Amino acid sequence: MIGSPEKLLKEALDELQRASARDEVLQIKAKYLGRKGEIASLLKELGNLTGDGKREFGESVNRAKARIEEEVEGLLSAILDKEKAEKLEEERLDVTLPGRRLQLGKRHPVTRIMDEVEDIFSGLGFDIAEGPEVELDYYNFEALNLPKDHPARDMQDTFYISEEVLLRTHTSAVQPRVMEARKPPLRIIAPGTVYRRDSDITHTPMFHQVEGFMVDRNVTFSNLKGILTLFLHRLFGEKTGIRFRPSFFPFTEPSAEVDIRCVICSGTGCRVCKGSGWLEILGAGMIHPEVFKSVKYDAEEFTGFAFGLGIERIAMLKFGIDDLRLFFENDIRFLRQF
Ligand code: FA5
Repeated sequence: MIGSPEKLLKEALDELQRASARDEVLQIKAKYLGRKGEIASLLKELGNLTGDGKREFGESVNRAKARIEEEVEGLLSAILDKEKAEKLEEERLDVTLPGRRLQLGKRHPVTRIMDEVEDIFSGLGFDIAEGPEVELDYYNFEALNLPKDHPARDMQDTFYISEEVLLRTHTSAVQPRVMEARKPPLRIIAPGTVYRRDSDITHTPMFHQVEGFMVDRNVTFSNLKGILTLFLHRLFGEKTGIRFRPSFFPFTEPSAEVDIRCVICSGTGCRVCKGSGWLEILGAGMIHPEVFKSVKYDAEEFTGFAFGLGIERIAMLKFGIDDLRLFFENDIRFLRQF
């Protein structure tokens, strides 16, 4: 029995009419037009025919095939158009919606204090200098009258890269670097990051200092007191309590530490000032003749003072923050307040 192309065409068109999804159409296409599909098996039957019958049968199979192809292509392209239209509708932009607000960044409180300190000292005629954070033991300690076996090295335990190279423990390391390169008179501040093996509510392993020093003929301790008092009054206001306390640093003689009235408790005593009512913010003193010797300055001709302040301590006092570690946690809720 020879199959009928007309009947096959009718069946195919019926199936296509019921199909709505692309997969269904493709399945029907494979069923009729595929290499092993219905049309292919009809064509195989050509071999059993001869003469006019063969020609007519061949023509009608080809007509059926062309018609199915046309229908399939038409359907597929209609489905594609529909999908495109649906996608466009789905992704429609409402250009009348209000835009998203851009979040404005703020300067970190440590940067703000750093800038403020730099502004005050620039106004007093100080230049800004910088030194490396990965520093030689020589500049961090030895040139500052802290030889290898000096017990005061314990106060600034640090992170060593090698026997001779370390993360600097204070910005005082910039002093001998600048003095080696320049001759007095000098009025310098050196802001920067420093590192120590420290961690509690008023100490972090990484923090910031600003070093300051002045070297000239006839620089005295009263110059040091005058400049620091003026600076602290500018920073904290004229009424802020300040006290100078005798202290010890191997690179200054005499030495002092400067405290400020604790602003967290107004001096009544709290966990930040450890009950004392005062918070230490800087170390200072007259530059030791041994330091001048290591940079080949004549200690008979020149004198100088130096000081080093802790920026986070100042930020704590200015903004009333009771835990120094908050500065480095990068909690956006904390930072937004400044
Ligand atoms: C020094 O670092 C000396 N180089 C300062 C100095 C310079 C003295 C020039 C004389 C002449 P000190 O270790 O005390 O000193 O530190 C100075 C300040 O840094 C302190 O007053 C304190 O405010 C701050 N500081 C010290 N350790 C930490 C720490 N771990 N975290 C945060 N701040 C600190």
